[in-house]
Amino acid sequence: MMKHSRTNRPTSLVSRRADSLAWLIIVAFITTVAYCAVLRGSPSHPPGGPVLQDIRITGMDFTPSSIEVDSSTPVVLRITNDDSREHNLKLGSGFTGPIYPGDSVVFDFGTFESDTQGWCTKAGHKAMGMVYDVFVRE
Ligand SMILES: [Cu+2]
Repeated sequence: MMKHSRTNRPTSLVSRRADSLAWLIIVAFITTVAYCAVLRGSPSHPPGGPVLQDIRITGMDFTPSSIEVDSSTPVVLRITNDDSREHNLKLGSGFTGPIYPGDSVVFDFGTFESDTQGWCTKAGHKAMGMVYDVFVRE
């Protein structure tokens, strides 16, 4: 009887400590995963700096096809042309110039005062939906 309770007690203490350690690891893991998901979902944006968004061109689409920023945040786009044709983006006063198939360009379009639509200037592309929107929030 004595022997039984002596061996039992330390065991339950150890397992309780292991339990809380396991919970700590699980919570830390979930926090990390959630944080990474948030980072991946939104464009990277160091405080006070420009926002950088990755865009892919496939067919007649920019993906994603819009961004929301405040009027003090410069918009920098990294545009990769995954299509087989040449494209470009004219947005506000900025123009990327030709983006050839397989190429990737980084362009700083600066800040925007109000909602602005940009588009690809190649003949017919805008009409086929090749537009990109900057939405300026208050
Ligand atoms: Cu185009």
